[in-house]
Amino acid sequence: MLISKSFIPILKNNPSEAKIKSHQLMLRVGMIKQSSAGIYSWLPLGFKVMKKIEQIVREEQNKIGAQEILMPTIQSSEIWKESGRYEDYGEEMLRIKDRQDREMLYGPTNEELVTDIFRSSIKSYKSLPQLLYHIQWKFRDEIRPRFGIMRCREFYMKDAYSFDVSDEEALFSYNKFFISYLKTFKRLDLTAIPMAADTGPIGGNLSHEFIILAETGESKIFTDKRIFDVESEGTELNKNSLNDLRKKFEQFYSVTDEKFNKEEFETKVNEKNRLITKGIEVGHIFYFGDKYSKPMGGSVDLPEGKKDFVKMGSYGIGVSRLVGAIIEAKYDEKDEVMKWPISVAPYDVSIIPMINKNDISALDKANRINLELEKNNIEAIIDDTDENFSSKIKKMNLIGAPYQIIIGKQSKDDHIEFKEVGKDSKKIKLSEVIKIIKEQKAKY
Ligand code: 5CA
Repeated sequence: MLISKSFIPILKNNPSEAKIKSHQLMLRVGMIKQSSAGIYSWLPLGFKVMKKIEQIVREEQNKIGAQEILMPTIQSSEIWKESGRYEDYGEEMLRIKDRQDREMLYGPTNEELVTDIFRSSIKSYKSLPQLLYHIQWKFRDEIRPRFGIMRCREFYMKDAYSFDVSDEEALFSYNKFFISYLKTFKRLDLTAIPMAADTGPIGGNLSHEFIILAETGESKIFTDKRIFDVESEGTELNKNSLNDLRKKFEQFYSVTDEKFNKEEFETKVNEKNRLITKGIEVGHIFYFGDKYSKPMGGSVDLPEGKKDFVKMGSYGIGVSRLVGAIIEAKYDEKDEVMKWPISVAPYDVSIIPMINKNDISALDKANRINLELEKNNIEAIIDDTDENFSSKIKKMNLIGAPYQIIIGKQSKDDHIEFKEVGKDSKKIKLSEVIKIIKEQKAKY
């Protein structure tokens, strides 16, 4: 992609309305544009990153046997009246009337709708477990939307739902999502810590939030530092192995604000291991048994002619929030350098030719390199403008491709100047550049 033809509206300075670095960078490089309070359009750069995150989330859901569906954004109030949440949900729910005066709503979450889908088709325990997920826009009329796409009103969420025959089987499903979340965040090069959490309007009594440490986060957390060393590698997808994994995490006190108990914290965690800090909630999982299946009549036939309400859990990942969370974790705002993890970078590499009006040989070389990269599925952005070198570097540092190729006036031989952002540059052959980038891409 040539930068002159791209839709990347970069601002010279940080926008004053943005209070945290993810919001600043997203506006600065034109990843998003606010359309009204808490509602954003996603421009090419932001959309590319979000789509890549979405694909990783999808792949990890598929790996645990979850099946993708797509439910609508607009729902009927009827099913919410059945579950009893139509009134309970309060003012965060955007209520709409259609031309027949029917009460509709823009879905803030989908427990009711998915239970309705389930009950209309699944009748026997033999079809269980069922794990269904979709990736869809949600709307919550947040009282104070802020920090850009971190706490907005319309946001993109992956929400999954599990249906099981018993509590024991349901916990197996819960644990499958638990491990799939750890794997998902790892592929995004993030360390997300599972913490015992409150269930709020979703309900139930077992719940974990997945939190990324960040000073700008909205969740206050109390944790035992040793939880950062828990290893999940090698965990198999069977009941015992998954149970053991959760126990390994749960042996360390680690909770969000609502679950905090000072006495428990101080007795369970040795002073030197105590960590009180803030974080960003990027995922949240819940187990709530028959909270929805019972009032909505979601039951299955059991052996020996019995019947029971199906046991359910729900599992959310804030796909759009993750774009901001990655920036919070990876952006150096002092030097104004962003380095996207290669798995979600909008471009793998930026090519920065030094062009002067009378000599476009550097641009020719950039185009030739780009063709070679394309053949190897490496996506580059080329700065084909005639701006000076330092402003080109500044711009590319903000866009955040993790690698840079610099083509100077003198670069005549087949060695090119190659740089991983944040490290020193070296002169190597294009074939080596391709090898390095391909190896990195394969890792995630
Ligand atoms: N039905 C359950 C699980 S599918 C549910 O809705 N859970 S949730 O309320 O915790 O939301 C799931 C994830 O969506 C959160 O962990 C968070 O990452 C993201 N999220 C929630 N509210 C917002 C918001 N206002 N703006 C951006 N992302 C949000």
